[in-house]
Amino acid sequence: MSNYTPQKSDKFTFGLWTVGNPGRDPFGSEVRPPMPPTKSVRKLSELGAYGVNLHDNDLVPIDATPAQRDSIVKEFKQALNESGMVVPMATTNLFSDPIFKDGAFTSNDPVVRAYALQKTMSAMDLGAELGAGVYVFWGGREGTETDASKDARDSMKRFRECLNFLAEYDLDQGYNMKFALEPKPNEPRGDIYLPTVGSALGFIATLDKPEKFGVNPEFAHDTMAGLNFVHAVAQAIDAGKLFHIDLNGQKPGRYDQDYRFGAEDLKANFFLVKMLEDSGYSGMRHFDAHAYRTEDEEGVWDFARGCMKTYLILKEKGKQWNEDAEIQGIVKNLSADTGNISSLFSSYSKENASKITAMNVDRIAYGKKGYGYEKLDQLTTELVLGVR
Ligand code: GCO
Ligand code: MN
Ligand code: MN
Repeated sequence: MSNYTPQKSDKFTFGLWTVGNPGRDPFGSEVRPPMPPTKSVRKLSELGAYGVNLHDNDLVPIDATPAQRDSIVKEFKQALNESGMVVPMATTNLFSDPIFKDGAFTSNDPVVRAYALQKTMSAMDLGAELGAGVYVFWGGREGTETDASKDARDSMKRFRECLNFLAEYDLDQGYNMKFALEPKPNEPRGDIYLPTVGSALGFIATLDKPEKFGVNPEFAHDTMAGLNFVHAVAQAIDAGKLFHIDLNGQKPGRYDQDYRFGAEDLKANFFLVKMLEDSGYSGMRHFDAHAYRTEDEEGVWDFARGCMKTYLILKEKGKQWNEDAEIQGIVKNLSADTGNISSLFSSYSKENASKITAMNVDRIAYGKKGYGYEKLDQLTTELVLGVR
């Protein structure tokens, strides 16, 4: 059995904002001191992470002069080099500053939209300078509390215009980054546009360069809305659009908790990790989460270790499930096709349509059949719980 020690090849990444989260919430102030980015980089590397991700302002304060920016970036690059860490993904903070309180790319005000573009282009420059291959767009403030404020159709048009513009900027600069849209149903806005993976995928199809865009789904975001995250990820993989993923823990129907990966719904996380691994997903395993507010710095590192270790345990469990003779026997049987029936509808022909029409299906017998999913799920539960 493995000792579950993370390796660089596991591609585990953390946002600077995750281990650096000071524990502020709407009801209370910071409980942990600021974590210098260079310290996060060094410690995460020591724990086995592959890289760190950042928003522009996680590293460079919004009001830094060009000279200050350059010296901060230089020191950060040195920490990356010394610790063998990379920055695979970068993004822009288009949500904290009050200018974005009514949206960035979907603001009614063209000046705000222009500023959002200006800020994003400079954050893309920073991301490219640090070697990021993926650029995430999380539209935290792109939404409304009241639909009297703007017509959602205009918002789609504005969002599209800005993303098309940025795709051209990327190509013009020769960055060739992949753009990943991150859907979320609400928080901080009352309702956020593009609330689900499916809506993001539908929107991508309307862009000028859809091939440049994919998604960055997050466990917490679908779970908050009571949706099945594994199904959302499956749809993204099926569409060839899983460019990145945000892993964390969340109870349904709550505010965005961003718990340690695996802290909630172990079985859903088991199927998630199994799907990522079985699909050959080669992107980052990014943790967008933070330590409980009860924790000090030691707790933050316990949190980071826990995210990676649980992923590795679930990865091993997935392998075990795929190799378990009893489980596989049941699974194989479920879709058995001894009469090669599926060939009748794998492509349309008049002949196939007539054959299907002529089929004599014993509807009553099929309705009486038991599928054995109680047994299969119990075997899975036992396997996940480690008694199998
Ligand atoms: C959230 C989001 C963010 C984004 C991050 C990178 O709910 O706050 O998940 O953490 O992932 O801004 O785009
Ligand atoms: Mn989130
Ligand atoms: Mn996220």
